[in-house]
Amino acid sequence: GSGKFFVGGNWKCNGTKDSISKLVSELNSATLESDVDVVVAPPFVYIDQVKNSLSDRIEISAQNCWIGKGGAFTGEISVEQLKDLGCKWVILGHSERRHIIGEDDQFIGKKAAYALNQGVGVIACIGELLEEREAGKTFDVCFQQMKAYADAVPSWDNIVIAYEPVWAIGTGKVATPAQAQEVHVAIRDWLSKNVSAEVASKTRIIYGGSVNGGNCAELAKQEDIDGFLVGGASLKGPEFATIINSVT
Ligand code: G2H
Repeated sequence: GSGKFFVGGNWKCNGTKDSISKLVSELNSATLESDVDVVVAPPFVYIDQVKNSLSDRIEISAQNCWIGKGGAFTGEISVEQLKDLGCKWVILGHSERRHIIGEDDQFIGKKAAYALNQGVGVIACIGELLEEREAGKTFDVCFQQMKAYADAVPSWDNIVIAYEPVWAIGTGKVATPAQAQEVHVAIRDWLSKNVSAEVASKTRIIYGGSVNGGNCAELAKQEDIDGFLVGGASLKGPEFATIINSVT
């Protein structure tokens, strides 16, 4: 693997003040391996609550951001505002934003560039749909999404790539360790050929899609899986801790 194991909890559009307070207490009392970067991404409206109650051991990410500086953009949240709340990261290009909201590669690339230029790290998601996998287009789709990031970003220093096959997201249908490993290697190879060998070897490529306490250990053993982006299972403190502690 590359760099420090990285585990992100993407809470998506879940939680209440009460349920989040319980989850934060569980995370604060969990024993976490020290050699892992741990990040949680609460919904925007709960970021301040989480920042004020969660141990500094865990960093905070947003789940999205506006494409540029704030202003007359009703309903949007700027990177500057996220920094003001103490966010170190932002998840961009998640499949739910690509396929439900309709964000395209160029829009996502611009957001990534803006966040990185403001000093906020980017968890850059990519991944193919089921029909794309079945049509043998997995690598083409992932490489096209990678190219959009590569064309836009100023540097790769503060980027973690999250490979999330869309057919595995929230479906309970996890990619096999071999399926995930195969794509992670291909992404690393793409980085080597299209960015640099140094970026390819340094950049963490994490897996997302129905990761849970039961399947994380086998996935974590794969050479090119450098961590996880976890949705559903990150809403349970003890299970999320199990996933963090699956570092090998
Ligand atoms: C993929 C993942 C987290 P889940 O979207 O980003 O969610 O683990 O629920 O499949």
